[in-house]
Amino acid sequence: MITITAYDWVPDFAKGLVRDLRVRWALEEAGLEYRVRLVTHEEKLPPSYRALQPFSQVPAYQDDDVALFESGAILLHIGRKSAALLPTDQTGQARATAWVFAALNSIEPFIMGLIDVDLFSREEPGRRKVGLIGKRWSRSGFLILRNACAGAIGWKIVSRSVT
Ligand SMILES: N[C@@H](CCC(=O)N[C@@H](CS)C(=O)NCC(=O)O)C(=O)O
Repeated sequence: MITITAYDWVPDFAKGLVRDLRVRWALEEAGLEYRVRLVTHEEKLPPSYRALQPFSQVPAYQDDDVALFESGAILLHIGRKSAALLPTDQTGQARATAWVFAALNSIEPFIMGLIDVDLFSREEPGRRKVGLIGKRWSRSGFLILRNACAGAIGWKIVSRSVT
């Protein structure tokens, strides 16, 4: 049975944005059964949890064969279990992998910077204007991130374009 970890509580601004979402989304798209283990802040600190997720974060993933961390690696692993998510041919897989890297490496860090400005630093002197620009940007950026990082939709676009 697949088990993933998620937080038992997050503040309002984070609801629906925590990275277990993309894993749940992929599992739902793939039609795979899974359980969610909810963890508290204290429960993610000990070595037993860090053996699953070395940075004491969520999501962590376990199935009968493997324990994984890093949402992108988890998505690729789930993708290999379902042709609904990941093309079965080598070319399609390579292109889908490029999209996953793009989402995590080329898009997410910049969106996270904007989120930082928008959510956490909006009131700081000199950063209001950046915050406003960030807000405008993040409306479209969030859509890209939520679509691309969830993997499933990115993979669907890729698989459509290669078939
Ligand atoms: N690169 C990791 C990032 C994981 C991550 O940042 N998780 C956040 C939730 S979205 C977390 O657990 N933050 C709490 C912390 O770092 O203590 C992944 O994609 O899985």
